[in-house]
Amino acid sequence: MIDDGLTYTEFHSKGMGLILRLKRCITSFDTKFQRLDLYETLDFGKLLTLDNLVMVTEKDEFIYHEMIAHVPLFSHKNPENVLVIGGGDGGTVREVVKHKTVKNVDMVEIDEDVVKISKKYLPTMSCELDNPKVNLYFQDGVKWVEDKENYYDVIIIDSTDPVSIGEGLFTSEFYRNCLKSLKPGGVLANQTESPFHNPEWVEATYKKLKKVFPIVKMFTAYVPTYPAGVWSFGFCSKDVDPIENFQEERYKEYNLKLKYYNNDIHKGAFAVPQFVKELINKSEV
Ligand code: AG3
Repeated sequence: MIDDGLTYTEFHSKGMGLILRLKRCITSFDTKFQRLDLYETLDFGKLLTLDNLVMVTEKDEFIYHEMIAHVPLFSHKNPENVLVIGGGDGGTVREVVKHKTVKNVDMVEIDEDVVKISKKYLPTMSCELDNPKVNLYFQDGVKWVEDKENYYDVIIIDSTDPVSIGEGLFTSEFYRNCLKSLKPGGVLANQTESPFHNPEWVEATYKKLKKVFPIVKMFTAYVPTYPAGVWSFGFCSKDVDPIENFQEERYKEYNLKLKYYNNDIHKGAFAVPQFVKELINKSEV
């Protein structure tokens, strides 16, 4: 097909990728850490890319953000103190504050410009960043957890890909510090890339996670604008199983108006295809 208009392209492998028709570019600049571009697409709303990789579109961001937040929060008995690392667009925090038990959210984002742009142009995502329960810190998440001990109930790592500034959030040392920062009964969720397009990243990440956390499970969700359309997330804990400890009563009581996550998805998302199971269990062989 011949494309005659302005388009955004992200290659997911050498020969295939995503194409989005654009209406215009809203802003484009180099932050202190990365390249930031914001576009208005033809039919996916605004699109934010960092280092030329899709981070969010207004149309499908709800899927990723609901899953990375509600799966860990509804697995925890009583989440009060939450840490979000990354997530500068604010989508994760927007979901976290829907939980009545949550009293405090520390959001640690390395790049202040992402928050600034999101506050200015992406209000449906950044809408809770000024919530009094939310404390924003523009710091490196890797350093943040170095001196925390027995402190958070839930940690959510809403990072970029494991390249450049995202790299430190995929290391064993960082995972050890996260485990130390969690209270008993604490859980961690992180974004763990595409098992189809980046099997080597997924394998390496789960190998490291399994060396650190006694319980490590993968859950998935389909995100149309991410590589392969199916995205994976890690669920890690010392002592919480996401299915056995699922707080379904609380889920029902809250009656949140969500668009992707529900109690069936909570359980079903942990069923992963055979090739993925083999990939993440390789470390046990
Ligand atoms: N964080 C995960 C984005 C990874 C997408 N990777 C890619 N397009 N190659 C998204 C941040 C949303 N708060």
